Amino acid sequence: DGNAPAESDLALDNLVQKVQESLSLDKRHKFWETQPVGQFKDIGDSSLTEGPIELPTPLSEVKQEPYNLPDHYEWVTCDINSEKMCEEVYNLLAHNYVEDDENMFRFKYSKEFLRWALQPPGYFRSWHIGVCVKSTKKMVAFITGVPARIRVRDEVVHMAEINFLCVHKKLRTKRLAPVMIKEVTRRVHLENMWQAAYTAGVILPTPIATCQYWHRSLNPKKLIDVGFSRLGARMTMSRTIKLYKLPESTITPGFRKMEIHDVPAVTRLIRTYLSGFAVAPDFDENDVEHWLLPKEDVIDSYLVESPETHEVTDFCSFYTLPSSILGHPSYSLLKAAYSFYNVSTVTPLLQLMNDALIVAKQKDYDVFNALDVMQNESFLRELKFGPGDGKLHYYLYNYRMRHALKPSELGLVLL
Ligand code: MYA
Repeated sequence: DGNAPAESDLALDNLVQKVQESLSLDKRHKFWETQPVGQFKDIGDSSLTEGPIELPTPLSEVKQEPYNLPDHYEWVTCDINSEKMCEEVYNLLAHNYVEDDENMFRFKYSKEFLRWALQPPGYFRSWHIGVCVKSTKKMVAFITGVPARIRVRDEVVHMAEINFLCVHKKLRTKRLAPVMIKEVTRRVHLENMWQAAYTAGVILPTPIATCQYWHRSLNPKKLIDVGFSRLGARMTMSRTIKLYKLPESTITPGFRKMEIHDVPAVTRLIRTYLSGFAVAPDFDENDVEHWLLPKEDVIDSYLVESPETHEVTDFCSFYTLPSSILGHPSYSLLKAAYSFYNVSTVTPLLQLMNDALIVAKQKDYDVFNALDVMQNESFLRELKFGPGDGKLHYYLYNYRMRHALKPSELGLVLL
């Protein structure tokens, strides 16, 4: 029937229109509508091509002065190496950064983690931006960028990765966030970069992918006590503890911590692996040394060195991001490991990740988290991860994607 496709196209068009109407009626984005990002009204418009939305402007035309802030506030460029400044940022985030929907947990990035996250090769201090009260110098808002080469399909694009946008709880909904975003954009432009990548738990125009967190209990008793998870139906505490029990030591022969001399081999392994995804970082040896070489309580990386050939065949990594447990009588900190980049060529990914769980358990983490990106779906259920409730949306600034990607097409993990 030659008419059938046309009819279903019509039905789809109708649906798209309905979705757009409902979005534009009760969800106007006064700020985001003015920005070079994929707009909701353009979803499904096949005349729009993939790539930059706006062309770069000459650097001389980039605004030279910072955007205006409300009275009594001023911009500060942070020196994250200064103990005092780092402490200030740490405290702002520890009290005001991301919480879960029920306000039971709040991310608690450590100072060492922040120093690592903000100082990759070629970082710009001018992209570490605070807003302070003029009189007291108390920091009330923050946003950061770090440079990254991100490959989108065949194109390697020099981008900023934007993270740690935070406005003090007492200054919320006063439209300070758009000013922070415009100021970081200006400073990125001054370095002649015109694209950015970021993730958020909220829906904005327009995600390039929507991912889900999965959680693997390592310390189920504590997770249940603090309300992170619940006893399953027809489960007792002792059956639950047994369900999540892991071996005392790792299983794969040749599984060991990554060392500095492994950087070239790991770079080769990871570059080959990431070339298979639509969007992924373009890591060189310097990036691998920075992002993947183990740093205590920040980043853990393990690899499999073949006992026969001494070849590095497999790799796994996770970063450390604890959360404050809000208002609990006996526990105040949830120790969480987050899956970062994993590559398997010889050891099955399932077995590799099981070893990652075993080391995380040895190191006393309460939970191991992973997104459904890359090939993670292939091990999540089997290794007893359970789906989380929040979603994580991925975005590009000034780069249009024709279609949303599946999580499995994403080779990018942001902190
Ligand atoms: S994601 C983590 C974000 N942080 C938190 O969730 C911590 C707790 N929350 C807060 O601190 C505040 O609620 C924040 C908003 C600061 C989030 N990303 O000032 P407002 C839009 C982008 O009145 P507040 C991360 O760090 C919102 O839709 N936009 O609101 C990545 C509205 O615009 P519109 C967001 O609640 C950040 C406007 O802000 C976000 O007081 C990537 C309202 O402003 C969000 N997470 O403050 C940033 N949340 O009316 C973009 C709200 O249009 C980078 N909004 O809907 C873009 C690339 C820049 C570089 C480009 C280089 C070329």
